[in-house]
Amino acid sequence: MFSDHNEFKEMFLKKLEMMYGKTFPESTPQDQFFTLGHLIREYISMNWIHTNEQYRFNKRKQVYYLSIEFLLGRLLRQNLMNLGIYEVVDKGLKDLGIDLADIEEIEHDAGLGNGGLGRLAACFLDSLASLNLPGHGYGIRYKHGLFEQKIVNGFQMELPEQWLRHGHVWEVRKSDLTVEVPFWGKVESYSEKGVLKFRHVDAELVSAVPYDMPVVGHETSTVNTLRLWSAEPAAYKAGKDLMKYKRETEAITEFLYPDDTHDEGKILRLKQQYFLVSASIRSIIDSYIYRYGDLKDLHEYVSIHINDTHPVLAIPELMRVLVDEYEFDWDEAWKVTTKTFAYTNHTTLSEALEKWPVRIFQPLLPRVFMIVNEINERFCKGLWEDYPGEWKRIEDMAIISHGEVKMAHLAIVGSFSVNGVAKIHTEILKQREMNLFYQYYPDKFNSKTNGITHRRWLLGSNPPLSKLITSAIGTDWIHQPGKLKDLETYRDDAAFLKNLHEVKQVNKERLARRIYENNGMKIDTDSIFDIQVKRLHAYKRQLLNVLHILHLYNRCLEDPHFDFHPRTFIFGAKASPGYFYAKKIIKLIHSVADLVNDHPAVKGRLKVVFMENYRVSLAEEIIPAADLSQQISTASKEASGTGNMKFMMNGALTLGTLDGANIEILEQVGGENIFIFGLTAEEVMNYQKQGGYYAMEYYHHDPRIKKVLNQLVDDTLPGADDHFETIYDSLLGENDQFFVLRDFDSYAAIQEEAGKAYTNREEWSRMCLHNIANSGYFSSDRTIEEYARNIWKIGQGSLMR
Ligand code: 26W
Repeated sequence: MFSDHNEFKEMFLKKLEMMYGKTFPESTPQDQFFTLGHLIREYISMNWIHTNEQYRFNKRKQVYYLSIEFLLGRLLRQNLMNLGIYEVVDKGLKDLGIDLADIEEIEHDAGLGNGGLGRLAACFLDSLASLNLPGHGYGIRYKHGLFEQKIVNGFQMELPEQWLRHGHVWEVRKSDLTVEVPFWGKVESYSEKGVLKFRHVDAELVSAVPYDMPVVGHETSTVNTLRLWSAEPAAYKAGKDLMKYKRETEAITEFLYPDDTHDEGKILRLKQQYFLVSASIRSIIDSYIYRYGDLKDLHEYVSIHINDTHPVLAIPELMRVLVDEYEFDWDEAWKVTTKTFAYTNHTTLSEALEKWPVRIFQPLLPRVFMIVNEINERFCKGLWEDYPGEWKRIEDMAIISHGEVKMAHLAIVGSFSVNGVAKIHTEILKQREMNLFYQYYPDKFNSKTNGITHRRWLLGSNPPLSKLITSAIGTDWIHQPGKLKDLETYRDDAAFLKNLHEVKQVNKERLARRIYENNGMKIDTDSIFDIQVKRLHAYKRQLLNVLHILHLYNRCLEDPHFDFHPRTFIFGAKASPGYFYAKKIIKLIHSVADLVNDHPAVKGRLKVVFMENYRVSLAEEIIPAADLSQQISTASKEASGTGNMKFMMNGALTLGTLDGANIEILEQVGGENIFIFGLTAEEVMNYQKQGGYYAMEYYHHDPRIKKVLNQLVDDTLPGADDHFETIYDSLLGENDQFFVLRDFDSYAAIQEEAGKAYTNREEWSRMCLHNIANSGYFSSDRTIEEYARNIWKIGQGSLMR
């Protein structure tokens, strides 16, 4: 389309005039961003059409990744880089006096996710396209993404997020592909050629309008599709209040549910889930029929992946379509269905396991409920034959029991593959949470350790480090992240290690500028940047971090000679709006910050920063600047974590528990290059099973703990009032469910060790180098290759580089 920066410039100016009827000098940065976005989308469109044609005419198996969340972040930089035109565009804009970095800042994050699960889906899309694999996403086009966080007086406030206010350049509305999704109504039976059949009548129809986004692979012509559905009113049904119908319809895709652990149990959530799967299954089947005609081989050409249980109704929905619309008999339909679906579990927290009361489910989705019921009856009958007389086991495994539909059970029974997201997580699923199912279907279970796209999280977000790496080992690592291992040859190269340190300093300075802009605080860039950014949750134990900071402050006051390397503790975290306890912890972080920052006894050696509104684009600035990456969840609770991988890849050292993928990071780097502390998952689970942990003992026997806990409820903390009594009570009155006090001592010890290690800068840089060199395993390219090979069985015969 354009081959050099001059041609680009010309096209850019012409496009701007055509789009806005303005000359360049009259244009705003906003106009310039949208002009560039449209130009790039046109640039993409030829390959997009071509990829789709190829998929239509070549009989390659397609994968559809169904997810209620896609946490994409910004897309301009990623698209420019993947297209290989970042430099040309940068140069062309520079000639016009525009800084591309400023234009990038205009783009709103597409924040259509809560955290790990949604961001994983986005990384997977990038890897699928970059590996030339035919994999597409289906999700929901929420009008408002995850809320915008404002901190007022140390408290979190939530504002509706507005990513669509000025329109979204990367999407194409495809109203001709609108489909209708039925809710409510009733099921009628009738007889056709002597066969008993069912139809859903008197339903309220909602239109699902697709918006397609191109997913551009890195330096390849593959452009896959992310299709997001938006709910709009369908034909008006007489007798119903039109305004009410319109409001109820649009509400379906108005907001993303802001909770990433609690099963909400709200009818609107169930509507969202069925809306997503019904529209997606229709779209998948329509495109299949166009290519192949006969659905009996569907599983040979299509895999549908279910990202956690939220889209699990796709299983009964496909059954419904096959049986009611394509005249399959039940067994035939079940065979095809269970060979089509694969399911990933992302958490073992029991409060996150979705269960829908029959009284909500049945009236909303009457025909789908009948099918779930039938699946359950047949499944239980099979169990009865295999485990005669074992009532308890059958009750525990049933899909419907005690008036509730167990979504995870439906997912396991209806899929050919069930996977966890890190080794330890899969083991816990097999041995504990899903043990009965593992005994019954041992071959379905497998593990796929998560990954992150190194293109966004290293190449895109950390240009100084990427350049340094390339100067040392060439560009192979960009296509084969495993090649980062070649960096090991520099482990004793003092000049290289010094450069690595300098790169980190550059990134720290950039973040310090941002902190100054946002928080008005001056940060010492020679201090250790000790960072914990992630959703706020009791199991992630931001509390352990903040109690330890309070303890360091106490030491400064008690001992004027207490010598330690200066630290800047940086937090970023959103709490679910209804999660009272998590919000108290945000307030606590702010109170401790008010106490510590600028206290004369601390002499600027401790700083606490809370960065508001943590999101993908902020993470891209924070992570490259980290020295220490805090991954301190209660062992057994964090399924994998993916932030841990991003930090490692950017040359931060992990300080963490033996939980989730931290364990695999340890395996990659070896014990000398990571700071591990705390209870193991087994120890935690033993306490939970057998008891024997008494938080009060730690309070009484460890004066450090006693002191910081008392400070929560005396008048030490500015603005505390009685806010922190809940926290005090959870630790002592409720016996500290997350073992914060139990792990305090080993945490303090490892923090001290890390602080000392930092004073030997060359050795520290060597450890960082070792981490970067071994981070290739955590590229989502490796993860996706495993899914492709072992689960979806795609890739053979694809246009692999
Ligand atoms: C029903 C409400 C709800 C919503 C979302 C329950 C549970 C979820 C997700 C499963 C929570 C989630 O994001 N889990 C995270 O998934 C990441 C990607 O696999 C893992 O790295 C994290 O450890 C896990 O907490």
